Amino acid sequence: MKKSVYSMCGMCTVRCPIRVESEDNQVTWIEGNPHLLAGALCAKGTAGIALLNDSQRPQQPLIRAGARGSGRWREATWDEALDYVADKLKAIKNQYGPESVVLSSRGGPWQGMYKAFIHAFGSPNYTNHDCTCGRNTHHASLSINGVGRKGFAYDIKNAKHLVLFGRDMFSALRIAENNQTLDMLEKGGRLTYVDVRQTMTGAKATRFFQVRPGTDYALALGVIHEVIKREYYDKGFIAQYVTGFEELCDFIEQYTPAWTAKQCGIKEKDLLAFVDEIGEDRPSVIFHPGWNLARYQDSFYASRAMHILNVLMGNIEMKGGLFIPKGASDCGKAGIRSIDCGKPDIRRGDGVGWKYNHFDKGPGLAHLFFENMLKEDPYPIKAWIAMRHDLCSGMPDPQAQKLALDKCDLLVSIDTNYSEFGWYSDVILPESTYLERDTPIVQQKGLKPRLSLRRKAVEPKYDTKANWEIFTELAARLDLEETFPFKSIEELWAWQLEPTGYTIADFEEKGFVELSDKDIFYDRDKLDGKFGTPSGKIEIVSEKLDQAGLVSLKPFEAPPAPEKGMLRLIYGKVAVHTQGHTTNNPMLSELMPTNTAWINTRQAKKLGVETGDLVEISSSDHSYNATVEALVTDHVHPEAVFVYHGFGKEIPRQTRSLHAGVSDQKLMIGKLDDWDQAGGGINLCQVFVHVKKSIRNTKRRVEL
Ligand SMILES: Nc1nc2c(c(=O)[nH]1)N[C@H]1C(S)=C(S)[C@@H](COP(=O)(O)OP(=O)(O)OC[C@H]3O[C@@H](n4cnc5c(=O)[nH]c(N)nc54)[C@H](O)[C@@H]3O)O[C@H]1N2
Ligand SMILES: Nc1nc2c(c(=O)[nH]1)N[C@H]1C(S)=C(S)[C@@H](COP(=O)(O)OP(=O)(O)OC[C@H]3O[C@@H](n4cnc5c(=O)[nH]c(N)nc54)[C@H](O)[C@@H]3O)O[C@H]1N2
Ligand code: SF4
Ligand SMILES: [Mo]
Repeated sequence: MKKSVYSMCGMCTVRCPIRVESEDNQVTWIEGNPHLLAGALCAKGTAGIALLNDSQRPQQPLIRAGARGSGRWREATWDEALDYVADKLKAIKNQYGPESVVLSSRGGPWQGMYKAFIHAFGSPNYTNHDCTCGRNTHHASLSINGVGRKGFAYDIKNAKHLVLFGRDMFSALRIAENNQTLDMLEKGGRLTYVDVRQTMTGAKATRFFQVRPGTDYALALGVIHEVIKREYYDKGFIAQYVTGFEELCDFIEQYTPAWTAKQCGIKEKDLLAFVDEIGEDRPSVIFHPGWNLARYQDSFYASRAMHILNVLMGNIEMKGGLFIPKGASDCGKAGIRSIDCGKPDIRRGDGVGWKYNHFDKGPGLAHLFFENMLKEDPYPIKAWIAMRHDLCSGMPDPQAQKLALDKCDLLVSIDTNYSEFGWYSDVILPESTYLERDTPIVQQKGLKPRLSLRRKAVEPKYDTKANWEIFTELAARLDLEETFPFKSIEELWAWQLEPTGYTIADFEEKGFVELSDKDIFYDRDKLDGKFGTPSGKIEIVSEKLDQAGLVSLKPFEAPPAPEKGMLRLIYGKVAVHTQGHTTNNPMLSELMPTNTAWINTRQAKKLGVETGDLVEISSSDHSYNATVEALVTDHVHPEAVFVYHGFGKEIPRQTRSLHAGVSDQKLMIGKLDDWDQAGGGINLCQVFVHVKKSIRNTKRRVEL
């Protein structure tokens, strides 16, 4: 029988709206939802079918039968596996207290459910991946605007100029954003791109700066200097909504274009020409504040500088600028209900909220659990449940992580794949792929907010379950039915929708429910109260940072250069893979089976390496070594060696990705403890590695 459903892609966390066709329980076609994306989908999105049919994913619950990481598993029924997890959790709770259990997830629209589970269990320790992703940007936005990273969205389509600092959007994709940027460019808009290497985005840009790694903050300071000097800022907006402008003017004086050019390794005249363009294009100039900015010791301050540039443009809550995403109440409508449970009044195990008061308490900071785990301070951590989170691929130094994880009595991986964490864990609870599961309804904020959900296109191919089923069934075993009383997804949907007056049938026509048929903007003269800072204004100088002993306007410090014989390890995303979890996908592994090491032509000459030669990359302590092919190019900074993230996997059941390429995170020795004290993000680009020509190269024959 033929079937068509609207759903949400699950191949990356962007979750693009999709339409899926199936016949006799086989998916035959996936496209972007025609009502929102005109059918557009990325390569990973089409590879959902390959994920669904992949026999190298866990097909039923597994319980460890040998030593951790040995790969010896016992196949179990769901009842057995859930009883096993519940019994262990109860025993841990009795002996150490509920707070000794941590649950981490990749965040996203369903995180409330996971949070509710761990809170209902009695632990405050919900955490997510964000210390390796957007935490610096999030905290930067909070410190200035009083709203987090998602407190603003960008009307790129109507902008005149988009400025991206290492936001490689045409590789690190978001389809709707990509389409908007292409529309902007078609209308004559400008795109300025800053990176340490040339990229898909740089190739599409109207202006490209190849900077020295770790100098974005210097570049942003130089731009602020010129914007203020030439008075290219919105005086009215600043007078109405901004504090700390005077301090900024004093601070910025030292950061001249000549100084900036020298720090960044760019031409002063290019910088000045760029500022000329801003002068022409303002206020519709969007400075993207960064996404994965867990990179350098000053990434938090770099992101703050980008936010400050937006504030100077006065581009907030206007067409072609930044806008505050709107929700149901902005449409005069009631919101949906969501599974929720109050947080227990216990100190977090990562110190966020009592040791570190300037961070957002919500998900805390995952890396700070590791040190505490080893020291059992403030209390022992005895279990880690990873829901759609691969600590060992997403967080640095998995070797060190495993030493801390060994202090746990229970490690659970809830995943669609074998993750590196899952392979080391005690129990794998396989989730159905996004094409095989229904999910709770979520509210998506925006200029036109909407309600969306995932609908299963086919029945599960293997013995797997959906997220809500796993948590409901585990909750029942732990006497948490009060928070998870639902017996079916239909019952859950009806409960969620009850206050709104909508029914599930309203999602049939387009796959979503639009809460407004036109873009909603707030009155730009009445934005008071929209900024959640202590003063209610946009704060360039933050009292909260001050109280934490941190400065708001931090002088730039040049990053150290690599020692002789070493290079700075730089990573990035590629358009055909998602993080670390698609390198074994049957279709995507064929499109890109391995990564290579990008080395600058000058450096390569010194190393005697040509494109195609094998090079050996070793961690600073030589404990991890990998051999990959070199790509010799001028399009990467001479201080850096660049690799795409997600390779170097060591999971024997995933034969396509096994030992393919180099793992960036295994090269990141000691980086669990190297993090930005102001922004909370890990300094993932502060890593130096040894690179040399491999002895495994076949000797070239010399004709005599
Ligand atoms: N295809 C695909 N798309 C994705 C993802 C994916 O895995 N695959 N993941 C999604 C997620 S979770 C995220 S967070 C986003 C991330 O989106 P981005 O932050 O745009 O992605 P990255 O590839 O991590 O960006 C790294 C870029 O920063 C550059 N870089 C390194 N050092 C510096 C520096 O000092 N200055 C500058 N200016 N650039 C530097 C690298 O060369 C690289 O090109 O992507 C999302 N989209
Ligand atoms: N060295 C280095 N480290 C990085 C990055 C980098 O580029 N380089 N990128 C950083 C960034 S931006 C991020 S966001 C993090 C991401 O870090 P991770 O959390 O590791 O991200 P993913 O690989 O997207 O997903 C985690 C797990 O979710 C599983 N999964 C996928 N789909 C589903 C599903 O539908 N259900 C369930 N239950 N599980 C699913 C995957 O198989 C994977 O094991 O890594 C960060 N760490
Ligand atoms: S960007 Fe691609 S993989 Fe990610 S949700 Fe959209 S279509 Fe799916
Ligand atoms: Mo991310």
